[in-house]
Amino acid sequence: MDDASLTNRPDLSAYWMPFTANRQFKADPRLFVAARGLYYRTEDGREVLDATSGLWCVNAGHGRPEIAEAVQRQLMTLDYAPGFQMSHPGAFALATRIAELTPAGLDRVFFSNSGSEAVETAMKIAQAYHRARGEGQRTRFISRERAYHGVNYGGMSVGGLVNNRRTFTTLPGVDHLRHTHEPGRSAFSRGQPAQGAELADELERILALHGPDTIAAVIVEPVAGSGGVLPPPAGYLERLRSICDHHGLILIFDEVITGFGRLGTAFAAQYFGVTPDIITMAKGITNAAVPMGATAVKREIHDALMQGPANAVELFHGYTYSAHPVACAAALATLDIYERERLFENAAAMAPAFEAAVHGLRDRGPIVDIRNLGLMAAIDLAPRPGAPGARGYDALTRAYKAGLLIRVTGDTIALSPPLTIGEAQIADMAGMLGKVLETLE
Ligand code: PXG
Repeated sequence: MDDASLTNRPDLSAYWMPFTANRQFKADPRLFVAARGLYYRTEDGREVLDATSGLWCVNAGHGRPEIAEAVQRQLMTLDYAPGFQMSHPGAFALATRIAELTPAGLDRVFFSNSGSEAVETAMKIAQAYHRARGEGQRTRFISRERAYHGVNYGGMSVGGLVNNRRTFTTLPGVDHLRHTHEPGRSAFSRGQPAQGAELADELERILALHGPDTIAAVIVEPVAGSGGVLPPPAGYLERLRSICDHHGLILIFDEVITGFGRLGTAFAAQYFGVTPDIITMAKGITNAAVPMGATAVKREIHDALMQGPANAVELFHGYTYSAHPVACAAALATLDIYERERLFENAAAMAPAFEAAVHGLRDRGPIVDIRNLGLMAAIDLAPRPGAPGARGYDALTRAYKAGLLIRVTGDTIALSPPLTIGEAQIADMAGMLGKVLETLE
């Protein structure tokens, strides 16, 4: 770095960074100052290939002028409208567009500002639905180990990552299915593991313990993302669906990562051909240009709550910024890009090359597993003895220096490039990553 950029760097002490080793970061900071297409630019002027779509969210690539123009236009036309008892046309237009992308039947949409809020909203709607139908005793939730459903108290409680839970009080009334990662029999699976559908049967066991009529909903990520990219075993989601149907449970798919094309279809629900009752989404909904979350529900669930006098508020829930006009404008412009550039189709078309590239890294370093589906993949490094996470951190910093942004949690590398990626850039990504893996002692 030259002296000029160092002088321009702001003081780093006031900002408390999220999910970051603050002291380690501030001792050796990594700051991006610009981004365009598939590349970030660092403060010392280097290009870094974004193999993670930011945090799984910049699905159409960076710096899209159509989104910037829509945001600017919206800000200068209607910067804000109250979302309670008032609204604006963009909110309705966007809900209609989302309902066209979700599986048939899930065509009522509640807006929030993040994936975490979309999950809280889904949990509340599930409880409210049962109560409205005279089954208010259905309050419990069943989720899964290694799940990530955001960081608010509801989502944290159904979440299954120990570090996110151990410091805090979790909600009562939550049980976890076991996770589906089975390197013993499914290591280096390409796509969905062939074995493991029977892991879904554990749901029956938990239902028998509590009584199925005490359960409000089952919530899962169709492909666990933050927990390490765990594609569901073939037949697993189908089995969850049929058990939920049998016992009258709501099935929630948390599609905050898998939504908006990550698997080559609008939602994972369509990829797997399994339709949940509620879908949560965020991230790619605005290409990450403006924060936004949404919860799409089956019409019957919505209609069950449209009861009582017409002047009664049907759901006591919402945020100051639900359906914020600027977020709606960004989302509408984003959905236009996805459609015009056929980006979900491109993701599907690139998935085989991506799969071949990541599995091609198998012998390039201390690797114990590689998994992939659509444009998401994970590479598990063997932990360095006595120093879990150290190899992962080395991979992150060395990749960054080599010009590649990867996501690392512990010793797992996650890859989720923008849906705009082409074969040449997939080869670049794998080329850079392979060289980094070879340096990991
Ligand atoms: N559900 C799922 C499935 C997610 O992946 C959330 C909810 C929460 O969304 P918000 O917008 O509140 O952060 C997420 C978020 C990572 C990583 O690299 C993943 C997320 C966020 C940050 C980092 O694994 N997922």
